[in-house]
Amino acid sequence: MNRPARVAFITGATGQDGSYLAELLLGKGYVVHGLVAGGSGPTNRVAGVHYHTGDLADGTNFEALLWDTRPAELYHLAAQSHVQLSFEIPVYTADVTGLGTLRWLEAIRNHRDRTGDNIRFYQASSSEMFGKVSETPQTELTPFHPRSPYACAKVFAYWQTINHREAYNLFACNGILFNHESPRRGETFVTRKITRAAARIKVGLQQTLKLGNLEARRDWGFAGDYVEAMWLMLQQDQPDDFVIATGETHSVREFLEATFNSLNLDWQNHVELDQQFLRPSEVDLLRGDASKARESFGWTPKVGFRDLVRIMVEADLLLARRELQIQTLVPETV
Ligand code: F7E
Repeated sequence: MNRPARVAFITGATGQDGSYLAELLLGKGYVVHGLVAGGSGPTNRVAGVHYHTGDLADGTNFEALLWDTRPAELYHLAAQSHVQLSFEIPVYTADVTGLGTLRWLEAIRNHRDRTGDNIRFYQASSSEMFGKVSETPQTELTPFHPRSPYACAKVFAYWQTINHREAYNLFACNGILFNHESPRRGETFVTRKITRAAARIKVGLQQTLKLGNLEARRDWGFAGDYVEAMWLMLQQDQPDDFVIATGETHSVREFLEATFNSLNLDWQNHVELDQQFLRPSEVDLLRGDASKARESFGWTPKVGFRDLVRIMVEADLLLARRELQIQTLVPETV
């Protein structure tokens, strides 16, 4: 007799990570449910996922969703995740990114009291929590010094996750993920902003790219590798917290150079510095040490910096060529 399929629930299911994770879990035979915000468009929808509507700032239907879908694992990836935007809407960010996590943890706790189901919970914690770093590389033991409303909200959610583990014995884990990118990355994050613009410049669709701080350094990995670590965390015997990173750091300037060089372009002819992209307080340097994840469940990243740039440039070049074709077929006067 066939065993019933495991059920997973993903919040932020149409985001970059949500879509890669959904594909991974469907491939493993899971039934996958996804939460999307009411206004979300069809971007990154994955065939086979059952989508539901919900709002992290509300949460009143979370228990009903758990009751209806009965997941064994819940991956909480949804957030207001843009760091610079969080300076403009700090209260909304605290509500959605911070309290939103607590709303899910409480829904899971109440659901367990009602049904006995022990849903395993993954919290999308962030390297932004390290902020003004006190040591490099950063590990699970490095103190936090958040530098944005977004990072403050993530620190709150991180501790709330641990508190639910300690106080109520929930199987709740923090994945402290360093920056992770892909062709599905939102276009306002710096890597995608750069690869998208460079590809459009290459085909003649734009001339300039406006950026902020080029000296910031990040530990950039590939999102497809990182969702595997999320799943592995929830398969362990004990809940715990893990850094997920490549261990390498590169500046925005290096990402820029690698991207433009790969297209035989000189970035200095196209990039303008624009004050509007500078942040009131910046995170200068991130580099993670993922030894604990490697030793605990054998996770290592497969895609390195150069391959990441190549994958993103290739995808954005296809997109730019398609855009050009459409512009040629549909003259502006129509
Ligand atoms: O900025 C600099 C900017 O917005 C990276 C989120 O997924 O990863 C992400 O946060 C760096 C910063 O990512 C522009 O000042 C320069 O130093 O791509 P980003 P982020 O802030 O590191 C972490 C792990 C998360 O958890 C977050 O949710 O690039 N930078 N010029 C710029 N950044 C942007 N966005 N746009 C620029 O024009």
